[in-house]
Amino acid sequence: MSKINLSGIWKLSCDKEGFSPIEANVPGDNASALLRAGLIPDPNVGLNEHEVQWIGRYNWRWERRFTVDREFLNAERIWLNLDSVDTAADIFLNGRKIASSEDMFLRLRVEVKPFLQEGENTIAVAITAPQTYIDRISETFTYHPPRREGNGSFFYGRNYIRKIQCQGGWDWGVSLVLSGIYGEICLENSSGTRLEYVRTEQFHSAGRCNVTVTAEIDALAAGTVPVTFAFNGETRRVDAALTAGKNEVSADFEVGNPKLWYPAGYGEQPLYPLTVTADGMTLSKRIGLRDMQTVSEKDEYGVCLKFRVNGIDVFAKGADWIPMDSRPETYTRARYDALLSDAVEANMNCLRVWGGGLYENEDFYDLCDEKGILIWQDMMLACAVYPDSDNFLALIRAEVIHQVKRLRDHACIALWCGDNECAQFVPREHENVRKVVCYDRVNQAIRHAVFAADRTRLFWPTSPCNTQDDFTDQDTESQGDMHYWRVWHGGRSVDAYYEITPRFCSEFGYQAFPSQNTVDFYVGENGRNVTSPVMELHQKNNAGNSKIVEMFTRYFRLPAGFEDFIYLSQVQQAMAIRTGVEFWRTLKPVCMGTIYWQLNDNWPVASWSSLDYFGNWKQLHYHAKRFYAPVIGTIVPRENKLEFRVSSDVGSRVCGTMTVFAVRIADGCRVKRLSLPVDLPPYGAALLRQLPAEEWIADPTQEFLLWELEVSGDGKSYTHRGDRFLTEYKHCELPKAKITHRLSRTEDGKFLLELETDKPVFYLFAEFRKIQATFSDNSFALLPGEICRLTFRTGAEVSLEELEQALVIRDLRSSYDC
Ligand code: BMA
Repeated sequence: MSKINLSGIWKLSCDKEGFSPIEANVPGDNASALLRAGLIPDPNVGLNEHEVQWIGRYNWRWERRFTVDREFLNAERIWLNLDSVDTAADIFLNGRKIASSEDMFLRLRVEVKPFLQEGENTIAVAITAPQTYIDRISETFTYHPPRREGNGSFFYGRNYIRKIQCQGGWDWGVSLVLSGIYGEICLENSSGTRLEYVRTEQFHSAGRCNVTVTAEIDALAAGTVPVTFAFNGETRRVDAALTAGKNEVSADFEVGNPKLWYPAGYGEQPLYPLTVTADGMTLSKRIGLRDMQTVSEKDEYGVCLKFRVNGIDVFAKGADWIPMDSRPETYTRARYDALLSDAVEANMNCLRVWGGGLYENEDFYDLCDEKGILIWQDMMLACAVYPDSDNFLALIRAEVIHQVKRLRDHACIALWCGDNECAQFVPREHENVRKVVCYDRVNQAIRHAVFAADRTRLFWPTSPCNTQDDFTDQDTESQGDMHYWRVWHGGRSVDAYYEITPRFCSEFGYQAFPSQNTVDFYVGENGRNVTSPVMELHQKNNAGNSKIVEMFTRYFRLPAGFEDFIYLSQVQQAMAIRTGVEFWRTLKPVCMGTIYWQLNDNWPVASWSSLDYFGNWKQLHYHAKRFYAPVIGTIVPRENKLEFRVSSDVGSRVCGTMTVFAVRIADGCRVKRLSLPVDLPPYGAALLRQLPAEEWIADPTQEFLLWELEVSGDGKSYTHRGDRFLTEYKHCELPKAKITHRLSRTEDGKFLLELETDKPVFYLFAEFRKIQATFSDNSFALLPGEICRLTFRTGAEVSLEELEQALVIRDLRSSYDC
């Protein structure tokens, strides 16, 4: 077998009048090519989004030449492999149409031997404007579910095309309807067989794991072909008697004393290399051995939903993942790595790949395998009813089978989910039976496709839903997963999080602006005001900015200036999400997952993310690092009582103390102290004590609560510290503090920032103008007499002097009075 790689520089043309062809990268997208050629401005800056809307209106043609020699042509079979064409396209070899493609999530493999010639050849991929395709395919439907659109104007009916659904804009997303060719693009030949997929099945028993490896091989004709399987230091050769067409060839391995794979925080992530070779074609993977179950069953509280790995019920701590950029050409392993490392650094062990984006590439899942991040994998359908015509269903079926086959051996993948919130677009009352039927047909097609490719995992029909068979009333907290949006979208106050006991909260979020440096990147000199056109363009949720301001008026004194506004929005976001997570974590085993909306951004924007587009940590991400710590304490004020609660994800008994103080806001004096013994079983949670609130704090405008949790178990110690005000911050006279700092270098090449204060400060936050820095901790309360030492790393090389000049220290009081 040999390969001709067709990636590289292609010629890109467009039927827009006067457009002269440009060079484009393959893999790559047309927007990136246009940007490089200087034909569009950076859509991430200013009002430039308006300038890129034309791209989606035209047809694009990608072309290149390549040579093929006689030896390559002599092979029995030659096929063209295209991992992903975005989206509706006809593909030509030497001017003759060889295939068309309608689904960017479906790999295309076309036999092309008769179309090739010795010497020079041309390949062209002609991509139709999405709107043209949508209108065309729509004519083949007998039933037309309501067309859904993004924020942009040239993508009316996104649910009619198998393309990244958020490309036309989302309530956090830029509208950039682009096209492109992604993944691997090559010609391959062989003497007659093709190794299509490899799958593994694991059977765990005491001290042993039996692994069956199966190769899916496509053969041109019957015959015997040697297939080699190499795993765990052993090699098996099977002389497979193949029939023409699809074949499966298996080999069994037994791994004694397997080194098991665990989610982050629960153990190691050993990966066993596996290589399968057939007829010179090789597929390699790394396999994590683990007994993965997703449990959804009736119990005394309703119906649970939880991940059980190697017999341990894992509390899922994480966030929802969206595409990391609007331009797929920019998806590098390094960018995935940075975001996923930040997730793990914040003590996350789970991400939900949301259904409005894409099935990510191998690098993403590879890194999740390595880092121990459990993946809730949606199929790529979101917030719409999708067409149920035969041709459309066939596409979805093929897509799901391909993607599940491609990804199923990743240790990280915990569950397949049918879609994101599509059932919410079906009427609750059956006044529109056809729409219900339509949804059900699509959902059933996905279920059957998933099962055709993987029987080892639970299929969860949609997120959210109650059970595998119950789509009704998606806000049911006692069953399945829930998307709890009553605080942000519903405008409830933050303590509404205390009113529910979700079994698994797979979405709940609160918006904030991105980091000041990111805002400065897109806003320009004239836009430094929250209601400026550019700030409003970089806010995609209707009334999002009004919501942020309205919530300010409930909790805070209004910020003094533009930068205080940005800062305070992040305080508010962190406060909101921390309230929910800290409480829900202590409700386990009833609640077994908190996945907040959303981890990342696909352009610089105000959104629910905790990492902004450039990877800067918003205050929420620092809070996440603390509220997702292995052991946490919290104080929940409910019904005039204070509940002192703890939760542990440690696999051994942990014992110690949670010390609670009433602290005077004016000077930081600890005026009351309560010491609560903690003794938790492995993975335990408890309500330690409940006390009437007024017994503890007579005047909540004068004092706040501080807790310090210190426990140990299994030879390790764990600490967690937090604070809770029992009234809104705006009612309190926060003191004006003098904060002193010292910057230095640490021995291991990092930097150190030491901070002290003469009065209590809240949401103390350090950042650097124009310098990206990630701190060991940030956004917390600091009391007089304490020295806080923060280490940090910077994005680029900088000197101490530069850091000194660029340092900005903010806190709650100075946000309204500086
Ligand atoms: C959800 C998601 C997204 C959306 C988010 C914020 O429920 O599924 O569709 O971006 O809420 O509104």
